[in-house]
Amino acid sequence: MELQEIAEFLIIGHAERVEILTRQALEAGYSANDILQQGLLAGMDVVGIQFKNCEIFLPEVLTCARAMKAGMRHLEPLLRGSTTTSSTGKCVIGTVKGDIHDIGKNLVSLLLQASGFEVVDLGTGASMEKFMESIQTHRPQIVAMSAMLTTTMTQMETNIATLRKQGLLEGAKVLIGGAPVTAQFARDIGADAYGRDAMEGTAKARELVQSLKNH
Ligand code: B12
Repeated sequence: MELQEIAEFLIIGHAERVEILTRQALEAGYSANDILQQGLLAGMDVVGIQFKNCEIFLPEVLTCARAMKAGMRHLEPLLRGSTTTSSTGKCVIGTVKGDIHDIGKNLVSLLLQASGFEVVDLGTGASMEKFMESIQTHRPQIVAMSAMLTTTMTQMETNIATLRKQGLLEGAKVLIGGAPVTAQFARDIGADAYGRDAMEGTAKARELVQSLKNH
């Protein structure tokens, strides 16, 4: 089988087929990461382009997102890997208020766990109060926020300013990401780091924890 086939069924939103093909690809010896990159994410890229060009609409995108999740169910335990005994650090992550996108955030959360982070996931539409409560309870080294809309990315700025004012970011670093977010935007709003994707985000999170340890 070809991983391209997984992408093709994801593009037409066929969750059942995506799930079966993902399982078969694993049985055939493909790595979880290759299936993710060349199958599921390759398909999701096309969905994004079609949506942008108005070739498909929200209901179709939602169906594709479900197909993505059906495949991810098989990959998640493998991508998470064997969690190390000593935790890399703690991270509170959430998609900000007003934003319901969670596929990218879930991937970041997963890779953080795979690299030994203890992750507290606030889900989607996480209010500032939710972040505040969770930071107070868990005292994470990393506060990670995801935003996929130009209208919700500004919420990250409000969150950072408020959290900082309340002293909740002492001993913690802020990592942000999401399709409309850039490194420049991260600097402008006072975030400590920006991750273009889940891999880069995880690497940045590790660097930030290291920088906290060095101080
Ligand atoms: C799937 C999808 C949906 C699904 C979401 C399903 C779900 N459970 O998440 C549904 C159908 C629900 C949806 C709804 C809407 N969507 Co939508 N959606 C998408 C789509 C096609 C793909 C997003 C996706 O999952 N990509 C795959 C993942 C893996 O990639 P990713 O999310 O970018 O995440 C990666 C990186 O960004 C990064 N990352 C993400 N978060 C974080 C966080 C940290 C800390 C770090 C380090 C990194 C990081 O790492 C991730 C993994 O590598 C995008 C198109 C696009 N090109 O992004 C539009 C898109 C984001 N949606 C868009 C819009 C407009 C909407 C709606 C407002 C539409 C409407 N009129 O109702 C609503 C939003 C409702 C709301 N209040 O949130 C626009 C946003 C435009 C803008 N600039 O603001 C986009 C860009 C489409 C477009 N071109 O118009 N959507």
